[in-house]
Amino acid sequence: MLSAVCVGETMAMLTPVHAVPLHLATELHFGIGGAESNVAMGLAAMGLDTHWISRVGNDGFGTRILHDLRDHGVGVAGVEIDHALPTGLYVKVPAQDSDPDGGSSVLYYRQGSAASAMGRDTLSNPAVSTLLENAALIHLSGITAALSPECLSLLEAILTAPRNGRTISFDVNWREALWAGQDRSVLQRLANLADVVLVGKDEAEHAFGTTDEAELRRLMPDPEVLVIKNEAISAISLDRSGTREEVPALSVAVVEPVGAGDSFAAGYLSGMLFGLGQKESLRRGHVAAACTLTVHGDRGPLPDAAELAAILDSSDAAWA
Ligand code: KDG
Repeated sequence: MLSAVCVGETMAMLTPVHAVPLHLATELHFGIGGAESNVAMGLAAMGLDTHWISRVGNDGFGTRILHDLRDHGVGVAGVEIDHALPTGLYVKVPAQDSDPDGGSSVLYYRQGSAASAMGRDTLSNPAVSTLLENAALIHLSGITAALSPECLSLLEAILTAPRNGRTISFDVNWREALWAGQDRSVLQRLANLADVVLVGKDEAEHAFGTTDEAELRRLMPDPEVLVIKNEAISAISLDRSGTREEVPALSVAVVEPVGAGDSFAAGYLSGMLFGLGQKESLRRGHVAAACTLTVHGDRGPLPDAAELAAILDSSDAAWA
């Protein structure tokens, strides 16, 4: 079976149970969140042999993360337990009814986390190197690049190692709070080392200073495919031979957007791994994203491969 490996940090996530400002909250829901592990769980749901490479602290948060990933069918043999540093944590404060223009906000407590100490040395762990060598797809994201110089060097080492037939996808995943005072031009460099790059138009403005399709392709000429997500409107793929495909997004009642980009990535990348064309893969991305847009939390109940195929077959006319 084809195997996919996602690399990145997952944190414990706390969020007020009731839609109140954080300082008025009396109960916090405890979950987990991490862009790359969200993608891993999505790929596993779609029937791929999927693994997650990371580092967590020797604490209850780390244990919970490992349990949740295993429960979702993701292999964790490539996760190291750090006995000195803690698991990262973030607090997600949902948008307030009283402030309809304000989106949800995020507070990170991840500086000095176990995962932020990953680096090139992580690759000398035999479990990690074996997973990477055997992977058909390695999925990375720009979040990791912002965590620490060591994490950046880990991404560089993976992206510059001989490919031997593997595909590397890179989701830009712009996170404003992580890039303050840092050199964001590394994102363009990393993207140009990947085979498939995913970026939202809103993210592209921050990361690359433009949302223009042609300009983005000019800035990122090297990836085989550049996928540009135009929020609720469509997703566009531009391949190196100059072929452009655009597929409209599904129109859904959005409950919360967090994690929808990760579900899109899982849907799109699963299509690619199953050998489907760009249009079909983009459609799979939209269906998976819709499952997450319509629920609270980072992941909707994603359809398995058969359900996804059935939805896409039955709605063929709607996509035409
Ligand atoms: O894409 C969802 C992620 O933003 C969330 O799970 C937390 O990984 C996270 C991050 O760094 O923001």
